[in-house]
Amino acid sequence: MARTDWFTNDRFGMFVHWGLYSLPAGIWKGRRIQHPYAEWLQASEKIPRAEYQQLAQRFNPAKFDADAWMRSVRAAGMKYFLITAKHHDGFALWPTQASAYNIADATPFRRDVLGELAAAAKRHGIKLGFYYSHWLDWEGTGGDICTVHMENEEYVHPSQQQFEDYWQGKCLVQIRELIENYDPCLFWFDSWHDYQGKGRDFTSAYLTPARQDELISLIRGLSDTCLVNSRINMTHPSDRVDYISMMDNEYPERGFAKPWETSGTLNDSWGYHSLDFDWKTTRSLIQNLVGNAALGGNYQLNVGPTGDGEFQPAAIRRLHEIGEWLQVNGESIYGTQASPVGKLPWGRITSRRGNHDSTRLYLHLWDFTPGTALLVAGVRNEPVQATVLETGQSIKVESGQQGVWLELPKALAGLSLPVIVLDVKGVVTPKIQG
Ligand code: FHN
Repeated sequence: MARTDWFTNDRFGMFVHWGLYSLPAGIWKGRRIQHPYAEWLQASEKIPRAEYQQLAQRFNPAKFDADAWMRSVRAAGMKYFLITAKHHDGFALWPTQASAYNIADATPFRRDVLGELAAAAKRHGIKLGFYYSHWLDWEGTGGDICTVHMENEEYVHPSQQQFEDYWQGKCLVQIRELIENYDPCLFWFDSWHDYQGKGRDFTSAYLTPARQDELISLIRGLSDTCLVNSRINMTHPSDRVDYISMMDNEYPERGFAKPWETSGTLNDSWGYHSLDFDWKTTRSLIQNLVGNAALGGNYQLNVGPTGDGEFQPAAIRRLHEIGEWLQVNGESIYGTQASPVGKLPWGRITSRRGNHDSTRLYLHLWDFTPGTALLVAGVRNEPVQATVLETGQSIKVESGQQGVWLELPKALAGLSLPVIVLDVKGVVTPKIQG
């Protein structure tokens, strides 16, 4: 069994960005912040560290309920959950020994949010993982201190000694704590290689191959099961990483040999942004999930809870709608493999090997006309049967020269993103490349 088996099987997880920035929620001193991501507040508005850190005194999310969050994860049909244990601002959501800048020591809330989430995740059968900003840390203990102005970038970087002090004294200590205290299923490290395309590579100056190895070795020494993503070092990811993370909201044209995922937002910001109304449709979110599964990849959909600890109604509705779709169509996602024939003009395909020398293809119909014939081009295996996954209605199938033909029933018009289960004889090997 591979360490990543559960990951490729589960396909769908929740990402949560939550921290001090969730209180101002994209507005600072009465004005919308310049950066589209609410969690970039401190850098975007060039807020002096001491002033930003005062937000901790107001962080008291009375409505935070770890069980309610896990119920939402389950309602959405998600199987794992990852949260910003520490984002770029350097603030920790657990009582860390490495710095007093944490939820227990610096806020009136004083509770161990990660501990409560870990316990709730266990109760609800959800796996728990952590986002950890290992490269950027704006607390001021020597992480890569970077301020970005949208038109006029300014960068302030620590000396190598300052970074090393941060690395040994905060980053590595906290990673150890997170594993020893909460036994995460994965880490999602965050870096990117070429700052805003200006050809300057600030990642590798600090995230050297030696440091990358040191961090991975620490994790491997403490846990046999914890996964590590490729954004630990976007410039030179080590062969030792377990899965590939795409850039934000990036949906590739092809799959990869390693397990991989896209993390995507519900609107534009990751952290809660009260002026971000750019919500994606449920249909497009399901298509992101299916599109990645059809290329053998995962989808991690982000929620930005409010400073009070609640999910926004617009998020809840979308999560429920995705979950309802998965309730009837989940068989076409969980534990499936990539499409054997790539993308087709009418939709996407996921696949599963049958028991007796047969293959099951899940045809995800996105763009089709009920009452007409549909060609599954490139599948030359003999068809056995086809049914609509949601309703059980059987569909006439026959093989032709270019592939398998199906007669789409008129009743498909009443379904949303319907899936047809097509069983064919023999093996149709999934393609890793799209
Ligand atoms: O800067 C972060 C951003 O705030 C957010 O955490 C995303 C999630 O993928 N990662 C970085 C930008 O790519």
